[in-house]
Amino acid sequence: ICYIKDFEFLIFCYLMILCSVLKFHSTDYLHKFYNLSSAPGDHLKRSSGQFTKKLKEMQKFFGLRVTGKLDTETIQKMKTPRCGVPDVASYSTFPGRLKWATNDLTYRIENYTPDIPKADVDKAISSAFEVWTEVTPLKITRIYSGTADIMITFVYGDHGDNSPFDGPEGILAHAFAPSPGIGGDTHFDEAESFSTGSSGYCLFLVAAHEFGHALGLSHSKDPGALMYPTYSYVNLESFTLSSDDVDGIQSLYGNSPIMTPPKTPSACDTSLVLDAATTFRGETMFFKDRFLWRKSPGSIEVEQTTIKTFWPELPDKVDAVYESFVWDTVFVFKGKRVWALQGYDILQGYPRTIQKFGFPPTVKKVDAAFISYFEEQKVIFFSNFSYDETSKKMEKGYPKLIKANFPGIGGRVNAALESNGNYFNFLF
Ligand code: TQI
Ligand code: ZN
Ligand code: ZN
Repeated sequence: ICYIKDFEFLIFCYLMILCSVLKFHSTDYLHKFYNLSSAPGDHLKRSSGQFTKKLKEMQKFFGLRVTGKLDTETIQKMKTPRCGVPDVASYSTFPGRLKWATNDLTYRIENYTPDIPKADVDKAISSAFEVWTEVTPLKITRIYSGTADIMITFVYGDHGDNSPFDGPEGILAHAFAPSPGIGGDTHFDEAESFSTGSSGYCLFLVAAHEFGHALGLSHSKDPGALMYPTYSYVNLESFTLSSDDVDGIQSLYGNSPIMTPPKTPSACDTSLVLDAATTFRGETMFFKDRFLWRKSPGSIEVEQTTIKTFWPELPDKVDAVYESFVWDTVFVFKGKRVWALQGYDILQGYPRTIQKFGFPPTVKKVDAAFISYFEEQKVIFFSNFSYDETSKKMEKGYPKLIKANFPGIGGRVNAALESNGNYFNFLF
């Protein structure tokens, strides 16, 4: 009997140790990748609410059963080798992850606001839907009669859905989360003054935000996100959905079948394709999606952060970046727009179009850019154009084929960087 009791005790001890070890590792994991705050000595504490919350967050992220318990599936996931970039998302969905069961949706504009011309309302609404359909497999078509999934109205005060509007300011609009019937319906408070620009409230921005709700997104914690719950006007020319919004909507509907963007974050991925690279006041910076890596000259450490941390107004997934030593300015390109940065500031008058910057209208975007080391004050653009910094003009003889200047490089260039001390140009 004594022998059996000892044996039982041993098994008991073994199990206790196993549990502690697992708990230790999982706390560490959640601390690293999910911002779990832990005081020293917390490691062995059994069921702190924080721990359960973060565990649930992780289970949700990986699509595991959300139990809040350290089950085998979860432990397995934690043991899997992974990249060092945290997984915390700022977006959120409605409880129960409400979403539309089909990717084919309809909308109908039932009435108009007198604030702006009808055609502009149509345009604002269709552009606001496009923001979301561009990055998902969703197809949202307009109908002119009958009941659409998303019914759009401009109404005053009490309008029969138990959520009366409050007159000017305050609530601007609301939308119902995906579901049959009233689900998806979007109401605008007619007491507001809507506009197509910066005065009053920009109908396009408010609609784009509401349609985020109508498609299943709740509010985001990311101040740069469209789904962040405060209104801030952005120049429509430079409006882009933040990566957080994109991640949010794609977590519900998947990504666009046409444009499949590379998955973020992939800092540990050997097939990582950079968007852009530049020097920046002596440091070197690499850009990819919403991420930014900085390297100081003397150090081999590379610091990872996001573009929005430094420049909240900059878009993610930039095309090209270069540093102008003449102007002590860094130029950032995305699509047809260019931004000028001095330290943390974006210069007045930017973003401006690349045409204003000096490109012919035939150029739709720039792939990469760097300062030529051999011809000072010359910038080499891929999409390949050479441009004189002092006269701000395109040089004679350009555009040239990439091969003509850089034999050995075929096809497209994604990012370019020149390293002053070393006479190197890095092309990515
Ligand atoms: N209307 C709120 C909104 O859409 C309604 C609301 C409050 C809500 N809490 C919610 C909707 C939680 C879903 C989930 O956010 S609002 C903005 C922004 C509003 C606010 O009128 O306050 C915009 C409407 F983001 F600017 F604050 C549109 Cl863009
Ligand atoms: Zn309503
Ligand atoms: Zn909202």
